[in-house]
Amino acid sequence: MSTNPSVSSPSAAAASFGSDHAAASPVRSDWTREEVALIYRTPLPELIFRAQTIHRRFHAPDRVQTCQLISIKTGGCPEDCAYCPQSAHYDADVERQGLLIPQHVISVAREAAGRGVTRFCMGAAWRQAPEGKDFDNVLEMVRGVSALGMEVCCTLGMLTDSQAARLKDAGLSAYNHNLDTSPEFYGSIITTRVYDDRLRTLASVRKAGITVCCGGILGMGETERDRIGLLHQLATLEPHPESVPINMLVRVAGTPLAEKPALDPLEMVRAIATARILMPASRVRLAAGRKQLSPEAVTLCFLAGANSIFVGEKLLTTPNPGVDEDEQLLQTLGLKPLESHAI
Ligand code: SAM
Ligand code: DTB
Ligand code: SF4
Repeated sequence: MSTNPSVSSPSAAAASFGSDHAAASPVRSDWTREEVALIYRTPLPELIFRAQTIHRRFHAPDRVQTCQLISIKTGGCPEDCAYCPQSAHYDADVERQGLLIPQHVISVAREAAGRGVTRFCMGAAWRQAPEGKDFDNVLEMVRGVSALGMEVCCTLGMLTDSQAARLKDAGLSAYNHNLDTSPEFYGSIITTRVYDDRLRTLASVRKAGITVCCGGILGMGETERDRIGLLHQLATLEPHPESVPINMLVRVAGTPLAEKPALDPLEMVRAIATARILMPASRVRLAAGRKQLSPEAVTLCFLAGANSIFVGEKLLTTPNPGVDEDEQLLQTLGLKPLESHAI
């Protein structure tokens, strides 16, 4: 059997991947795009089997991390991300709201911790984190949530080295900053920043000793090559992002992508399985879009190696399955929330 990565037969892909890569060197950042394509295009049952096999080597198979989001500053963003209801360039039905007060945010986190949620992510519709009073308030939020014993994540747009260092000092565990899609497709989705801007902020986050949460969105009209390109970018970050959110586009009226055809849920399964194989030690999060997925599709995503979800009625501005619905699903599947600070 050939092990040449340019071999395009799916069975050759499976055999080559299995014998050469997984056994010899489980965590790699030197994946080639061709290797990623071979994995991505493996027949689905084989792909899921391999992803699940690797998943079990690195993670407890019955545990799922629950993470709750809150939008701490909503709407009016100067960026033109075509998927986003919070961009000031579009006319989505999102009410603008200035920065919330720290006490309120901390009380929402306390309530979530009481329900067993172990990670709390605060999102702001900023192009870049501001300086001054607003940033001081974000630091206060981070200190307060961290004191509850939760993993604390923020997503505030671009950061300077100095802001990353101050967030770290305040107790920030993780920073979310997504690459969203392949470098080639990026310019069709966002024109107000470039891929390198994203990579620069990710480098500042790493330099500060904060863990990286970085993933992307499927269903924006990208090709399979773009999905492979995104996964290749993520898997060649060194070290890998500790957390990899895979979002299915939430199609929001008023945004340029509102009328895109619905994504085949099996593409989510394929992308998650590929992410699991490429980044075996990372948490792979089935992120936005769960409201649009059937329980069976979500189950396949878990089988493919997803081990983190967003819980709570709302993501940032769009709906998410209800708390009771999620508790029921996890119970039916025999999955339990991850309790401890694993990262
Ligand atoms: N403004 C900051 C930024 O863009 O980095 C932080 C907040 S932004 C809303 C966080 C992430 O949410 C984006 O990078 C994107 O991946 C995701 N997102 C936004 N709108 C989405 C949508 N309609 N469907 C799926 N994911 C979305
Ligand atoms: C991520 O990758 N997905 C989350 C979180 N990181 C910040 C955000 C999803 C937002 C979905 C659209 C909304 O609710 O506004
Ligand atoms: Fe602004 Fe973030 Fe939305 Fe882009 S994704 S428009 S940067 S809030």
